[in-house]
Amino acid sequence: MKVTDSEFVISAVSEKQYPNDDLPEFALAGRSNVGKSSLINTIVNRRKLARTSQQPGKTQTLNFYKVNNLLYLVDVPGYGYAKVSKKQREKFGEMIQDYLETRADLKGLVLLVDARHDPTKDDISMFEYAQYLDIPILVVATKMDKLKKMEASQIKQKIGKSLNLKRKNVSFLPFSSVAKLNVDKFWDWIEAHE
Ligand SMILES: Nc1nc2c(ncn2[C@@H]2O[C@H](COP(=O)(O)OP(=O)(O)OP(=O)(O)O)[C@@H](O)[C@H]2O)c(=O)[nH]1
Ligand SMILES: [Mg+2]
Repeated sequence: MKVTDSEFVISAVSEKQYPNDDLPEFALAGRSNVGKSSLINTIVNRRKLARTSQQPGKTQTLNFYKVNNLLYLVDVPGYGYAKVSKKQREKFGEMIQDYLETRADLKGLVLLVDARHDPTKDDISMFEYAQYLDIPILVVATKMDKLKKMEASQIKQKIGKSLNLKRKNVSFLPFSSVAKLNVDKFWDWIEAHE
């Protein structure tokens, strides 16, 4: 897909704020700092559409981005960031859960994991949870530019030890925002699930 138009639409904390034009939607979830906002900027080819930061915990609301007036990408607050208060974490959890469980327009979950590390407990929980809800999942290994060639060639096996990538409705994609790796393949998955 060629992106000709992308816009930030709304930062939402509750259902009544979600867009209501019934376009297909794809949520991006993952540990704080894994590169969700960077991935959005990379795939729409804009440097600063989604706000990124070296400090984890930047994205604290559900941020809706509309692409080509055709679909939404939804940037979800990152989990696993210790400095966010317990109360705040519970609030995020509820918000994300409500969203994933009730949103009819949701066509898929993009689960970002850091290519350099084994998936965390939280990554595994999110994966299992989306499976349970029967939401198609694209597992994206981010920051592939940081891996040596040998490690890069074995990334699917490595991630596959913690997340069962062979299940139905589960796909896998190595990715790098720095190297713009696999941008087209990302869109292929989206288009297949619209
Ligand atoms: N080397 C490398 N760095 C990356 C890549 N993607 C993101 N980063 C860096 O990782 C840091 C976090 O990126 P963000 O996109 O803000 O991460 P996020 O997942 O949106 O974080 P939260 O909003 O806190 O949940 C930034 O310093 C980015 O520059 C990548 O593909 N390669
Ligand atoms: Mg972010």
